[in-house]
Amino acid sequence: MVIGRELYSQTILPSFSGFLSIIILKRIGEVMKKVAVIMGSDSDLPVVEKTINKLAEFGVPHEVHVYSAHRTPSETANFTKNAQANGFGVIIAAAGKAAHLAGAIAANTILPVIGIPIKSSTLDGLDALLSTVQMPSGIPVATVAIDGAENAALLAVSILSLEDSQLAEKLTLFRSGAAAKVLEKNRIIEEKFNFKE
Ligand code: AIR
Repeated sequence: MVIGRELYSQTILPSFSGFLSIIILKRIGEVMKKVAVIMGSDSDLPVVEKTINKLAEFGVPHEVHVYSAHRTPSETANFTKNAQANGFGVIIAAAGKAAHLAGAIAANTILPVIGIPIKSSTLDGLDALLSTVQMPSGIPVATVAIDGAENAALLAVSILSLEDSQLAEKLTLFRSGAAAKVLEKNRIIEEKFNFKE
């Protein structure tokens, strides 16, 4: 009996608590992963706020900064080079005009980078779209639509969901909620316009 209890306390118990602490540490690791939201100018904030709000809605930890690829290239590079070590899992970069921010960030990290082209010029954002999306082979930027701030957050959530089952559940719920809204709109339109004999 005594031998059995000793065996239990010396082998099974420690290995079980070790297993538990691995699970707990894994969960803490998942929770700690942050999203960096960088914008080229504070004039981009009205659009970028939609990204920030969506990340908050999903409970994703995030940091927001203004760094410009052209006006503050050193600060942009410094932040990016340390981003992975500082606990970030994804970087979202929003800029308008000659929008090189996302590409300049992607050049300095292997973290996934999501670019938001901002409509802040006389060219209606087409300049920013092309500057962000047309990356040379080898350094990718996942570019969302012009002013596609909400989708940038949802893509970041999707990436982080790969290692976080609770976040994945939230994203699945969000999708089914969105589908339910469309189906309800469809019901109302059908009811109003479809010919009834
Ligand atoms: N920008 C800032 N540095 C480099 C670029 N491309 C972008 C900003 C903003 C636009 O230039 O992201 O969309 C105009 O910035 P501002 O500060 O003049 O309003």
